[in-house]
Parts: sequence; structure tokens; C-alpha cells
Amino acid sequence: RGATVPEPRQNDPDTLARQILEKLTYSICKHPEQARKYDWLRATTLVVRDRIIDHWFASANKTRDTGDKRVYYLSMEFLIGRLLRDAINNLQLTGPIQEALKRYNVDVELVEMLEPDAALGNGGLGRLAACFMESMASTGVPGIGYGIRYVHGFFRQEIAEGAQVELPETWLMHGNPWEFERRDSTYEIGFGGKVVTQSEPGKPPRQVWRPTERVLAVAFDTPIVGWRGEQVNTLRLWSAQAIDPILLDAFNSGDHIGALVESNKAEAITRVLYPADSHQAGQELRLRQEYFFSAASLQDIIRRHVQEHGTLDTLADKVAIQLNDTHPAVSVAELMRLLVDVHGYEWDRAWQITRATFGYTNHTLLPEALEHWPVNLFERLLPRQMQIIYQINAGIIREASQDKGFDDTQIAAISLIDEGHGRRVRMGQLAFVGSHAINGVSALHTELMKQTVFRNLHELYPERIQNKTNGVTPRRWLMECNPGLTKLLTEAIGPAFLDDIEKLKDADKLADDAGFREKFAAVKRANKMRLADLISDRLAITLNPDAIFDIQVKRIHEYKRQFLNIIEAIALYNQIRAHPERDWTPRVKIFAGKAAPSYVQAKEIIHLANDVARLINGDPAVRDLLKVVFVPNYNVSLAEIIMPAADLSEQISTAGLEASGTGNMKFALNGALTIGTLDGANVEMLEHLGEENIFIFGLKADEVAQRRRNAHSGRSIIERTPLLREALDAISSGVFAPDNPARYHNLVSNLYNNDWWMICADFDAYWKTQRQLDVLFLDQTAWHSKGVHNTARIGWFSSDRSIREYAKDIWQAGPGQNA
Ligand code: 26Q
Repeated sequence: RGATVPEPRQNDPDTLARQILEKLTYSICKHPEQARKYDWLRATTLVVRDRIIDHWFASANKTRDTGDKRVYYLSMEFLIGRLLRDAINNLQLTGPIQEALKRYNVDVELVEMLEPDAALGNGGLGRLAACFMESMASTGVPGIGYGIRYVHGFFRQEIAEGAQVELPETWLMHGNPWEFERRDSTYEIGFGGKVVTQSEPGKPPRQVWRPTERVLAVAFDTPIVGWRGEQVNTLRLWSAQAIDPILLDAFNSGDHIGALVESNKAEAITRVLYPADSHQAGQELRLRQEYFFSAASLQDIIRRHVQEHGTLDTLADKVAIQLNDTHPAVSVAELMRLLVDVHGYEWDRAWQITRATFGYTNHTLLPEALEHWPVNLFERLLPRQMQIIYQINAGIIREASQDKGFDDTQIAAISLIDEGHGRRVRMGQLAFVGSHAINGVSALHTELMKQTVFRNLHELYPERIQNKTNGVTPRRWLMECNPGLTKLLTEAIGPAFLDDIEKLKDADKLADDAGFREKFAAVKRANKMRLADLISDRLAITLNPDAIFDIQVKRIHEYKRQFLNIIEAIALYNQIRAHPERDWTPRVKIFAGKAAPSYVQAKEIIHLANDVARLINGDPAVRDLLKVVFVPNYNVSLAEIIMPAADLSEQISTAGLEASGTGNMKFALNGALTIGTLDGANVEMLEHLGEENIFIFGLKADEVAQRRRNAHSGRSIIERTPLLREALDAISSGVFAPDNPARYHNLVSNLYNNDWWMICADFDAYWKTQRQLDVLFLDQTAWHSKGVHNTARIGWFSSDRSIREYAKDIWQAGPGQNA
């Protein structure tokens, strides 16, 4: 094959500059004099892309030739962000590209910033999938991501008079140079219709699904380059297309609109990402999306496997499929259908192959977020898959009652059908029983899975649940977003940490080195200035770069308790006004995050943050001592500017509710200290960082559960906590919302009557810990020393480590795993 591959490309600035000019001229048709920044982005991307393609072919060929096991990561969401800087960094082209563009007087950073974010995800789950794709490529795991090519990604957020406004996102507007349409990987996906039994003489009868509706799934491939460019994996996203773009009969008979109805309906499947991450809406379109991409991916996997191995007997030896939450869980039923109905496997053998192939990762315990579909909707859309689910269920129930002696209550708990709420298919149970390994995303979360949602299934299959604590990729979340710190670390401990991030440990001793600490502080200050400039440009708010940058950025949710943070800001504001003579540590409270459009309380919290910001920032009495900022439209690219600029990271969810969190890891990697609850991965961060380097407060998960059982309410706490009472009184009084003084009545009365999220219960501990941090910040030596310890000790929370654990314990794939 060697002869057919072009010469490897040179990476010196001269060559790069020449090729960029060539792309600008012949691919974009622009003269350098007329070229806009956007044209330079495109030209640069194409030059970088050429270099990726060589490695992409090589990676694909290698896996095919060696017959190594492949990992398929099925996810409704991939929250990628921008790709150019990631690709340049991983190909080691940062210097040369910068140099090449400088010859045309073009600043590479300004060019990179024009790339739209690929925002094909809501938050943590989607961003984890993106980190995992990068880490699979970086650790040499042949991994293919399967997802949906949404035309409109996660909505753009604007703030109008303090309230969130959702606007459509249009990332594909200028085309997408990273994707390759693959018309030769197109599959038909069916919906609806009926199941018929086919009998041929001498053969057992077969079930055949006859769908009434068919759409095409067309593949679009994006290369994912690993660190040092060696391995390039594929992210394959499916786009829906009508089989007949127009119904000519209808069109010719004058029904011009009717002729397009079908194609619109087909293409609607991949039109938009659902922007809710905590509520299952139960909408038909969502189920269509889930089945559409699951069915397309399985056909693709099976075609490739049969092409290479000639039989599906070996599927589980050569293929691992990971289900990113329950969103692709219908895959379990679909693979059974393909094996039994299409490929003629006997049921038990098919079930064995299926279970050996799938793994399932759970990301939430919130009951309102667990997917369960009405049986009648399921039956109408996917009649054969529904039958298969009943049959799987019968087998599991038989096993539970015969082998394990489960009683009726236990059976009801493990059943794939929830009989209590108008008959629903429980996708969590389906994913569980169809997988050989089920994992949670932090040690605490995995324990709670065993005790709560999957208690009975865990009893039935005690070996199946394991923990895989999340991680983040250090390339994007240190090297690319914080070049200043990366350079400083490289000078201080050498470059070994670039290939093995746990070597950051070598910097641990530098916490006591005054010279290093000063440089560390200078990098932090420069990053804070950069964020302050952004905030000044976008919001016309001037920040004091010597204040504590206290930052909470994440989806807006009651359980994440942005409300607690805002209440603390108000209490602090009241105290500064009451005691102006005290030695207050200046603080900037920064918030960012999006609320699901239908989540009323979350939107009220955004509104409150903005209302409070307006009042406090406009009060000359506090001046530089306290500022509150809500930065609109939080996304991956904004996170890349925010993470390096934080002094203090807020990870304050009600204990037991945040499955893991990953922002917590990004902040710590960039040297911020954490104030947080014993929740999700914070628990393990405490173990790695040491208790003197992280600030833990509040109720623990079992205490929260206990209080909830005992009908805890906030009233008595509020009555005996003046700081809290005064802050809540201020909110209720309407001072923050003069245009609508009643705006926050509900938010506050919920605290008095219920305090479900333990905001009152945790307020005092939170306040005290914040004041402790105030004092610590005045001792910059102590503060930065802890900051250095955070960066040095957080390396374990790399997604490389997570991926190696999945590869070894769940997939049996990747380096060292292929016998
Ligand atoms: C389900 C049904 C219908 C519509 C939408 C959904 C849906 C979509 C997205 C449900 C949940 C999500 C996203 C969940 C999520 O992001 N969970 C986060 O996952 C992170 C990675 O494991 C964890 O770090 C976070 O703790 C967890 O909240």
C-alpha cells in the first residue's frame, strides 16, 4: 500500500505558509490581499487537515490489518467545541503554524477564534464523550464515536433584561471543513408498521418487521487526532435524509407542499439537539432520534464486522459498544433483532453475544431524568423491538424468580416495564440487563447506584456494576487553554508530563519554592486579566484583577445550587455595607450556564443572578470589594478562557446528586482551589489533593437522604440564621426586581416550606468556609502554594486514565489488550 500514499508533508513554516497560500488561492479562490480572517481560518484548517488524513488512513489500515478489537462509543451528544487548536496542538504544529501565518500578518489566535463551536451536547455527558474521543486517540485505542449530526446544536443564550433568551445555533452556516460526507455509508432506518411471522417449510418461523416509514441515515466523518498525531480515530455522525426528496406524483398533481411533507419529516430527526438534561420529555421525536442513530450505528458495525470476519459469531471478540447513558439503550433490542430476525441466530446465542458486546455508563440518579417511554408509543414506533423487550423481560424475570427466589416487589423493581405509571419501558433496566458491565462515573455515584436505582438488579447480578471515575483531557484543558502554565511547568519539571500527565506530581515540591510560586501567580494573574478584558468588552463591567475570582460555571440546576451561591453573595453584600470598616477580601463572583428552556426555576435563578449583579455592581458603597457577573452563552470555548482564570472553583451540589462533575477537575488542573461538598468526584479529589488543599463543607449524601425522609424544611434554620434571613428578605422584598417585586416569591417560599436541595441546611457551613477562604487569600504565599498542589496532584483525573480503565476492565481493547 506504501506506494499509493503521498509523500509525508513537511512541517516547517515555509512549507506551511506556501500550502496555506495554495489553499487560499485554489480551494477558497481568494487573493491574500482580499482574504478575510475567515478565509485564513479555512485555508489553515485545510492545510492542517491534510496532515491528519495521512495518519487517519494509517490508523484505519492498522486496525483492519491487525484485526484489533474496536470500541464504539454510542452517544447522543458530543460537545466538541473547536477543533483547529486541538488538531494543531496534537500534531505539534503550534509554533510553525503561528510562524507561517505571521508571514501574511495574520494572528493565529484571532483566526482560531472564528471557528464555531461544535456544540452537539448539553453539558457534562456530551463533553465527557468529547474528552473520551480525544483520549482514545491519544492512548491508542481504536475508537469510533457514533452520534447525531444535529443541524442546530445547543442553543445560543442571550440575556435580555436579566432573563435568558434562547436563540438557534447555526454552526454549519459556513460549511464544515472537518467533516467528510460518506454517501457509501448510507442505511435505511424503519419506523412504525407491523411484525409478520414468516414460515418456510423445514425452518423455524421468523419474525419480520415491515416498517411503514423509512428514512436514510447518511454518515459524516470527522477525524479525531490523538496527542502527537499518531492515532487518528473517527467521529461518525448520522444525518437523516428522505429516500424520495420530493413525492413527484403529488408535486405533479399540484400539491407542491404535500410533496415535501415526507422529506421534512425525515430530515426533522436530526434537525436539533434536545436542550434538556434533567427532564425526560417523552416526546416522539426524541425516541425517533435515539432509534435512528442506534440503528444506523449497528448496521454500520455489523457490515464492517461481517466484511472483515465473515461471521457474527465473533462480534463480541472484536467489538465493544459503550452506551453513553440510556439514550442509545434501544440498541440492545435492535442488536437482538438484527441477530435473530435478520441473521438467523437462535435467541439464547444472540443474547449471549449482545450482552458480551455492550457496556452501559450511567450518568444520573435523578428520578426525573431517568428515561422511560410509554409502551404504546414504543409499540407504534418500534413494534418488533417492543416484542423483543417483552421477551428479554420474560427471561430476566424467570431467572430472578427461579434462580434467585425474588418476590413480587423485587420483580416489579427489576422489570423492564414500569406498570405503575401507565406502563412504560424503563431504558435503564434495558441497558443494564443487555450489558456485561455497568458503570457509574465516580466512586460515590457508583455506590449510590448500587443502593438506589439499581439495587435489585445489583442483587441479581452482583458482579456487573463497577466504577470508572471521569476524567478530562489535559491537552485541551491544560496545554491548549493555558499555554502560560504549560510553558512554566515545562521549564520547571521538563516536558515528560506532556505525555504522562500524572508526572505533574514532579511539580508538587515547587509549592514551597518562592520563585516558582511567583511565576505561577503571574500566569494566573495574566489569565485573570484576559477574562477581565472579555467581561469588560462583552458586559462593560470592570473587574479588579486582584480580587478572588470565585467562579461557578455549569448547567443551571436546582441541585447544583447556584441559588446558594447567589444568597451568599447577597449576605456578603449586606455585611460589607453594614461593616465597611472591616478588612474585606475583594471578590468577584462569576456565573455562567444555560437553563433548559422549560425549566422555570432554573430560569428564575439566572434572572436572579443578573438582577443581583445589576444592583451590587451599581452600588458605590461596595465598589471594588464585591462584583457579581453573569457571563452569557457559556460554551466550551468560553470555558477555555474561564478555567485558567479562576482562583476559586464552586462545586457545591447537594451531596448525592452530582454524579461526578468534570468542571471540578478542569479548574483544579489550572490551579484553582475548590470549595465543594462531598459529592461526585469531589470525594476522590479530596483524597488525591489532601484535605489542606480543598475546602469541603456541608451535609454528606447519607445526611441529605436522612433529612429528606424526615420532612426537613428551611423555616427554623432561616429564623435562627440572621445572615440567611436578611438575604432572603431582600430577595422577597423585591429590591432586586423593582419592575416585578413578586418575581422571586416562589423561589424563596420553597426554601421556607421545603428546602429540598438543602440550601438552608448548608448555608451556615458554606458561609463560614467562604470566610475562611477570604482570610487565606490575604496570605498569597499560602494560597498559591495550595494552587500548585492542586495542579501537581490532579493528574489522576485525566481522561487518559479513565479510558485505560475502561479499555482494561470493560472493553478488553487497546494497547496490551489484544492477544
Ligand atoms: C434524556 C431524555 C430526553 C431528553 C434529554 C435527556 C438527557 C439529556 C442529557 C438527560 C441527561 C443528559 C445529560 C446528563 C449529564 O450531562 N450528566 C452529567 O454527566 C457528567 C459526565 O459523567 C457528570 O460529570 C455530571 O455529574 C452529570 O450531571
